[in-house]
Amino acid sequence: MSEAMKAADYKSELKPIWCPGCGDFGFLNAMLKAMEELQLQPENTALCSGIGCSSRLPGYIKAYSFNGIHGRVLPFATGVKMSRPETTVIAVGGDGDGYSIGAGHIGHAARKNIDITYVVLDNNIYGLTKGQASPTTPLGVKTKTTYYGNMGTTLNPVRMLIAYKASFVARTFSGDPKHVQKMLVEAIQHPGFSFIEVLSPCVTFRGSDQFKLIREKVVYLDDDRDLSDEVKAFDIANDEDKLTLGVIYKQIRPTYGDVIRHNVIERARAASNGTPDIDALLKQFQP
Ligand SMILES: Cc1ncc(C[n+]2csc(CCOP(=O)(O)OP(=O)(O)O)c2C)c(N)n1
Ligand code: SF4
Ligand SMILES: [Mg+2]
Repeated sequence: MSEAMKAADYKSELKPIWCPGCGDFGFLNAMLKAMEELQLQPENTALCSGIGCSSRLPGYIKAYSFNGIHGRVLPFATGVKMSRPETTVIAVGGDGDGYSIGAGHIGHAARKNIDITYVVLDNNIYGLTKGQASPTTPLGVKTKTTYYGNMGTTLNPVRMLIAYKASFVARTFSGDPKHVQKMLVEAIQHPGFSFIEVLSPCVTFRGSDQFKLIREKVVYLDDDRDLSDEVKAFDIANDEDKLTLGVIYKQIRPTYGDVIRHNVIERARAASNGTPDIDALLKQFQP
């Protein structure tokens, strides 16, 4: 039997180039520990991302790593999972990546219950492109694109994901890596689409006091309630005076892979009575 892997064994040769103090470091450390806890095997793990500071994460981890197009991580991750169901697929990106250009994809991955984990490292800003407003930039905040203060309502991602019927919705904070690790382990083990909103400060474009400001509003949930109670989950998400951390909503229902395998592939095979014989057909094209 091969030796157990330690968190450090999952580090790739690349060194992170995030700004010193960036929240994404805390998430990376928690991710390495979660991989150790679950003993994920690099050859059975696919980390997919879009574009952004947060989307650099897969490059720092030993696994199949894919850095894709801005906002398009979910279609790619869905394809990996559907073609390689035995692979643990983790998608990661930022608030700009996921909630702006990629926003149209979230609802479909969630409602179909694709068995992947989607992590958004939310710093309320476009970090990589140097400080433009994102959908989660708070009202009134001055950024490169909101000189007179941000206008319009700020997106509440947790509420959006519950509405989209994501079967696992959690929130955590990269300033508490132990809590991030716990959420990651539960999300990866969840059979279905799991979403984690990670509050992960951008110290360069949102200020170094972000960790302190988040800590002041943080409240921890325990699991001692009916996690599938959607009304309760909305109540938690709606309380924007607090930043409630923990599993906010969870429901077990068939994944898209289950549905395709049992309701489509097996039924089509049974209906065709073995005709045509796909395996025999494919053999004709083998050298
Ligand atoms: C199609 C496309 N549009 C825009 C960009 C430019 N771009 C790169 S990253 C980014 C936003 C990054 O913000 P976010 O997703 O929040 O990630 P962060 O850097 O904050 O972690 C943008 C607009 C791009 N690379 N491709
Ligand atoms: S710009 Fe912000 S999000 Fe990007 S690495 Fe620096 S601190 Fe992190
Ligand atoms: Mg961002």
